[in-house]
Amino acid sequence: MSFETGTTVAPPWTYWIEHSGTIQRATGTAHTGNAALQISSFQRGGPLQTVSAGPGPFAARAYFLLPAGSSSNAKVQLYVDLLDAQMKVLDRPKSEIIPIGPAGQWGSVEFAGTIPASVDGKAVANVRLVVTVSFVENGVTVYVDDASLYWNAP
Ligand SMILES: [Ca+2]
Repeated sequence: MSFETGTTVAPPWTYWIEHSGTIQRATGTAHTGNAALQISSFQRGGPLQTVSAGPGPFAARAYFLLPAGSSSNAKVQLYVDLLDAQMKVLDRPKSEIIPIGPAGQWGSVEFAGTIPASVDGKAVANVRLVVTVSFVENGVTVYVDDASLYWNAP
């Protein structure tokens, strides 16, 4: 389960908002549990979380919902940023870009890969899961829940 604790924020997740829009934890609509992230009138960004990483396989997934009765061209894409010890991005494996819909049913985006020990000679020390949501039109709200990254801890 994700985003079950917190207020409008949901630590250890933080929010990236590139331009305009709101993202907040809210209760009442959820894939599992009772809470999810509510993303409204949102150009581009999403929740992100950074963890220490060791080399090996990873799998990332998130669930999304366009509420029944809504229509939107919103999209979602997962990033698994490979970071050095100074949090500089060394590489960015990405999922496909998935439309958020059809309205009224939860869908999921997922992908898998391998975290290398290093990229161009620089050690991969951390990974960051980013659930990148884009093109949520003004007045439209979408939900994200159960964002997860499975990986080898160092
Ligand atoms: Ca939840």
